[in-house]
Amino acid sequence: RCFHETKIGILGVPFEKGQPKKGVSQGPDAIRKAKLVEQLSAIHDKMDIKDYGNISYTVNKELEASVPNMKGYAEIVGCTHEVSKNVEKIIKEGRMCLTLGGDHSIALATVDGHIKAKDNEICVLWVDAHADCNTNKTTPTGNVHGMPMALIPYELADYWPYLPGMDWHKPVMSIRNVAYIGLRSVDSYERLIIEKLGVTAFFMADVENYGISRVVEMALDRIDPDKKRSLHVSYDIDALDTLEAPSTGSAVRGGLTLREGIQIMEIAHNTGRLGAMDLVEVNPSIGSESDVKKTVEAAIHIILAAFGYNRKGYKTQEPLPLQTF
Ligand code: HAR
Ligand code: MN
Ligand code: MN
Ligand code: MN
Repeated sequence: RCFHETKIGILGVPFEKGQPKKGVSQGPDAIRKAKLVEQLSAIHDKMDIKDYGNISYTVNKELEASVPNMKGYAEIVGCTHEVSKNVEKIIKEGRMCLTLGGDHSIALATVDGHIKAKDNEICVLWVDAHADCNTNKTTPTGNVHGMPMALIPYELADYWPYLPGMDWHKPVMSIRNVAYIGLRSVDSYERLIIEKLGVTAFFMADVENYGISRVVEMALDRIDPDKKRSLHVSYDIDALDTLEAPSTGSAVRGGLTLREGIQIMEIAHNTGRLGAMDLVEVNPSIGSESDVKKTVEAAIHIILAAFGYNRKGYKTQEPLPLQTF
């Protein structure tokens, strides 16, 4: 067993305006209903889990359509500001923050809150089929869930127009402290950004070539060479293969197996530096009942691995009881 105390704060963000499909806002409650807290509590007896419930926020309607090619802008601003404040608070209360989405646009705020709580001493693993680094000028869709990684690092700040209502959001972290894992659907301007800035990116071909363990070790080595930063894992369920996670809005075949998906989080857990994790893009309105069940179960396996569930079973401190005859 794990004998250290594990303090977790769960934050639900039922937000879906960063993409066009209804239903992804039901992700947090679907994951909770599948007994997330109960299963986390069973990992060891020093699990201290606090569910902060689902976020609520207000919308300033005047912001609507104030930035071109950013659909749902006013909602995005209202929600993300609230998410950032909550994540910062949860981490400052000494808990690892588990944010349940919702679409991936919310990660611009979970990372922001983590940065504020840890004085910018963080690094980010972005586990996703997509690079999510379009700006409002390169986006083919106007969907903001395809943009959070372009809003987070300072290297891309000059490519944005002024964003009204987003003054709380300061792009202070470097893209050098970010790595992608699982990419296989990248727009051409996103590829340009990745190559121009030399972003650490492990595509599916790299997972194939090196194996997932080496990929994660290489990624962590690049984004946190001194092994001292708080680790943020932003996990888009569509990183998994469609067979493993069918109930998601932008499924792409040829993705990670659930085994690889779990292994990423076991390694992240074993760093001892996991500070925050997002699990996003589970959409219970997509697919059959069994598709939804499969997707939610996959999400839970990934989360359990992040917080210490180990497929090897648990270590015991007690010697084996002696057999006496
Ligand atoms: N790159 C496309 C866009 O910008 C689609 C990416 C969004 N899909 C996601 N994100 N699920 O990971 O619209
Ligand atoms: Mn994503
Ligand atoms: Mn994705
Ligand atoms: Mn442990």
